[in-house]
Amino acid sequence: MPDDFEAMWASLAPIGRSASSGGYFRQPFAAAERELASWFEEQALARGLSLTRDGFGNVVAWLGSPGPRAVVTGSHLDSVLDGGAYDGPLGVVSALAALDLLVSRGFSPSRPLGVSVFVEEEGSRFGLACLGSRLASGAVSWDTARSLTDRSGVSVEDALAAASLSGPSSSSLLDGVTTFVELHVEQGRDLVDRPAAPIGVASGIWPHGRYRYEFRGSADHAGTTRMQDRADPMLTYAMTALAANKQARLADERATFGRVEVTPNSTNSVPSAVTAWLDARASSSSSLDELVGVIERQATERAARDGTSLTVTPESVSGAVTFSPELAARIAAPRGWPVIPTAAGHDAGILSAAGIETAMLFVRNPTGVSHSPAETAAMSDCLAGVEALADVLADLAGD
Ligand code: HGY
Ligand code: MN
Ligand code: MN
Ligand code: MN
Repeated sequence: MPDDFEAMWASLAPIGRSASSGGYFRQPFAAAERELASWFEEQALARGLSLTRDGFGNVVAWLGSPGPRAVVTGSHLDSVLDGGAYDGPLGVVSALAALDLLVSRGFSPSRPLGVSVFVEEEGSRFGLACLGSRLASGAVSWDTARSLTDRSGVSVEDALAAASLSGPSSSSLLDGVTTFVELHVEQGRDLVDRPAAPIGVASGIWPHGRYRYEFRGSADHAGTTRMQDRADPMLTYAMTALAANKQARLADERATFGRVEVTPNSTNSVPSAVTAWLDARASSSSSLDELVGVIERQATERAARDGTSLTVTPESVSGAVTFSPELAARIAAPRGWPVIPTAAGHDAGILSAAGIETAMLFVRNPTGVSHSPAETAAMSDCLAGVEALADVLADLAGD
């Protein structure tokens, strides 16, 4: 008898959990990620599912075998530093539990039906969000991806080799896949602020980008250097962060500097350099361009005033994603589920952009908080999500 939802959830919880904060951080292709991959494969094999893997660490577990017009559901198992337990894993555990439900009801699909796990969705290690699904769908070339490096300088190519993964091959896990459904914990309060709405359907994903800001100045002594004699990159960075916050607030968009590296990072030295990563999101590509343009312009003006220099490098930019309105309506309308946008990126967005008919289901998150251990969902809502996903899969894979 395969593990039920709660047993799977309990057995997944300790893998990759940081002792300090109780949050999760699983580095793709590193030990914790490989433990996660084996956890998923054990669960799949316990159900008699057949596994297909690519050379990047992505896996699909099939009820039967792959083939044309395949329907796949799944999400990711990696997490951000000190993230929550639900972002990613909820979609994977729910997919396995939904398949169990369908099998227990004697459902036999008329289309191939699989559960997928894509690696490095958060981009926590190599900086490119949805790396696994981008590689699987061809949204990023192997040539571009292979040389991305993590914070200790390890490249994707070397990390794959160290994990005995073979890298690119002539086929893709997504060959034959024509429909993809991702269940995900809601990252926001749209559902919780509605009466009795444990499940929602995504209409689309906001455009978003990541930009590396490198501020350079002159290292100097913290005591003997007068303020007016400094070329302090920390000052330019701080004023840029302030300007970004103001600009995003003004336009009700999003600008976040969540990661900053200071060189030499000494208490008693004026820094020589500050590198900061801007994560910007807006409701349309033109407003994203506008937001990012204003921030960069103000940063450049500030650098001129401070006698520092600035280099801005876009690291990943994703356009707006509109999920198939027909599919969203087919899923939401008969069930009375709300159809809502999200400013969070997902593998579903990458697959949709690759031409696969895609839908997302959201499960209510009472805190609305995500990318934090405070992210949560009631077990009753998680189980409602499994029922909802099973219902949708029966509809899609039964026709
Ligand atoms: O960053 C995001 O929006 C997603 O959680 N990867
Ligand atoms: Mn996330
Ligand atoms: Mn996610
Ligand atoms: Mn000294």
